[in-house]
Amino acid sequence: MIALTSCDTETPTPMDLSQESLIPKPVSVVATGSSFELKEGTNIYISEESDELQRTGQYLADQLNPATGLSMQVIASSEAPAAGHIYLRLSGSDPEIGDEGYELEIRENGVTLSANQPAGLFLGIQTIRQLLPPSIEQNSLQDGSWKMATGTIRDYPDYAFRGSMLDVARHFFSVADVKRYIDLIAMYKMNVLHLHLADDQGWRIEIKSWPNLAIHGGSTEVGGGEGGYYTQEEYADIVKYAQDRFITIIPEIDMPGHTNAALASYPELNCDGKAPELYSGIEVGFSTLCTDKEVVYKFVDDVMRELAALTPGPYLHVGGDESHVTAKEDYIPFINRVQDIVQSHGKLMIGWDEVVEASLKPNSVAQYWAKGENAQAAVAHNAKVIMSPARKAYMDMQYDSTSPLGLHWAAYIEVDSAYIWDMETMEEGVQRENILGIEAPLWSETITNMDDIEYMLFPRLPGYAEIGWTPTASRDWEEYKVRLGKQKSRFEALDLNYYASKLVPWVDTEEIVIEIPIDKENN
Ligand code: TNX
Repeated sequence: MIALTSCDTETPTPMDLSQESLIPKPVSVVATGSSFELKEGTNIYISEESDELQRTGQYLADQLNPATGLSMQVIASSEAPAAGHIYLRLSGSDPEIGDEGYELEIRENGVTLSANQPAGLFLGIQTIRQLLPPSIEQNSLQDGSWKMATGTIRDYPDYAFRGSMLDVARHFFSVADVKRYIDLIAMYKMNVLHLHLADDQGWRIEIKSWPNLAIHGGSTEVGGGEGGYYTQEEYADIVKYAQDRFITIIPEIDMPGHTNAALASYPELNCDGKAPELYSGIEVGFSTLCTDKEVVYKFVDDVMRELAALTPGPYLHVGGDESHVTAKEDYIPFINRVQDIVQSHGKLMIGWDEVVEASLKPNSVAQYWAKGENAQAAVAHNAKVIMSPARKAYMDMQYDSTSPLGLHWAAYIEVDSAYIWDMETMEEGVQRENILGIEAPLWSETITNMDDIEYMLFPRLPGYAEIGWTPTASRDWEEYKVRLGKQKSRFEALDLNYYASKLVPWVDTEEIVIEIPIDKENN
């Protein structure tokens, strides 16, 4: 952003809202050519005194105060505030924008963000962040004038489900890492985080009724490191952190395959009654729970009950993928029974697309990753589909053959390829009304720390967020890549270890302030 400022501080700087590079691209933007500036004395007003609004207002203050050095306060007021403030207003919005839509009006004398629900305000706050100079993302005091272009943005998502998955089983990631992951997806208006909590290499959530799952099953990871697990208290803290950001956590316990960590922890889950060794390689498809044993269903019931109690969201994910050593005649009744168990705990079941072999209930969900015919079968069951096609949406795929991290069994996924597809035309017969939304998974066989996570997410993740938010007809790679290139300074302010793909025209957008001395005589 180039802002021309004059020494005359009374005159607002001309700025053009329609030139701002927002991701995801909003539904409508009308520019009015001037600017609003955050200044000493700017506060954040909220229209109601509820806890949720208070928290959301405080979230905005916490985003803006460190870099600006301002000390914006959150003040409840049913009346619009005087000039110079930001007003977060619940109600007063067009019902057509739904629960996640927002209307943002930026005037020279103030900002009003309106929404029908707190979630809409939270999402509108992400837009406010992107309208301010990139250095707003720094955690310490920055030089700069904190101006936003004036005008009106009216915006709402195309899809209600916009998510990402993090595999904490192959490599374990700390609570702090998961919170950063949540913050990064929230910035692009995603609203779901799926946590892959158990696989062959590790069990990552404390289950009080089966304690050895975490203690023994969580004690290693790919490569033989020490692994780890979340206590239920830590997990609840993650869920709350996500909830405060209007993000739903979907916990996954993968079964009947991908279960070596559980099998190693409790011999009775194995058909031969013997616990295997812990596993730290990256093969898939060699493990299975013993589906004939009643104790296995007791185990599933206990795990699902404890997980359901930790889950405010509607879904529990039961995996179901790549159960290559479970006979089909065992797999189908197993998934059917697990589906009933999930529902008995008041939740809906999600499974990877293979679960369509079972008798999926219409309110269960299939996550399409591999087989088009499975997505079509889900539609035939009247079940909804989450779109995660591996060849497009797997963030663990290498960008190209030179990428230092990642796998490439599904594809190399450069930034353009990640963006250029749409959910409605991906699979014949899987249409808009069958699709819940998008999820971009990050499997962690080759991913060991936050730097690695960031490298695989950025810059692909903003594109997945836009696929979920912005209607296909408004999306175009040539136009998008320019907006993406302008995220560079923001990525840097966030200290993101991003992949600087050659396909993206990266530009520095940190504010260039040109002071124009005003010659009083010539004025
Ligand atoms: C396939 S996707 C898997 C995972 C691996 C991933 C690696 C899916 C349902 N199963 O177990 O981690 O490939 O890309």
